[in-house]
Amino acid sequence: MTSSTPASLYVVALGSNRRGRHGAPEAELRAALAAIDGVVRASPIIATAPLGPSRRRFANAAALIASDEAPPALLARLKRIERDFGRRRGRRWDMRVIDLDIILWSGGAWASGDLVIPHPQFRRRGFVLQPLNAIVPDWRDPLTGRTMRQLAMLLGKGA
Ligand code: A4P
Ligand code: MG
Repeated sequence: MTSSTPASLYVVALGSNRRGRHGAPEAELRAALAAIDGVVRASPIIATAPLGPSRRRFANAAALIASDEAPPALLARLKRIERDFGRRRGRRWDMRVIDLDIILWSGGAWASGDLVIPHPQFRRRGFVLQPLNAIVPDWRDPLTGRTMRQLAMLLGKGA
């Protein structure tokens, strides 16, 4: 018997601050959302001030993804999409056409090789928490037990 229920749900954060072949960062995010198989729900795309040395504003969004892949397989798939969108590897914090980070996994926490879920920085980043709060407000962070709504509110208060 086959089941159509996917093994896992993931939340992926999308960011862009550079034009690519689809156009401006917002158009790159829309194209990336279309390129990712299994998108169940997507947040609105928001414009955010850059964190770090980049001076260009980012477009950010998040997507809920249903998949049978284990976390390393999903990461490999997302990296293929990043490459296909023209991202140059090995330059962290650089301008990028598309950045795809796995933030949450329905299986809870994961750490292997250089892949860590939940994404270690996400609780401090409004450009991640605001889109997450739009699509999965009741999802609980497995490490702190707090919901995305609570984490977004705490960050908004400067906590
Ligand atoms: N990696 C480990 N854990 C994960 C995970 N959960 N999801 C590894 C995805 N990748 C993960 O990532 C570096 C390595 O982390 C990968 O090889 C992967 O195996 P990367 O995407 O190649 O490099 P990066 O994006 O430069 O690093 P990172 O840590 O993803 O950077 P951040 O933290 O995403 O910062 N300001 C605004 N407003 N909006 C933004 O989106 N983004 C950044 C990038 C800086 N400032 C920003 C934004
Ligand atoms: Mg990344």
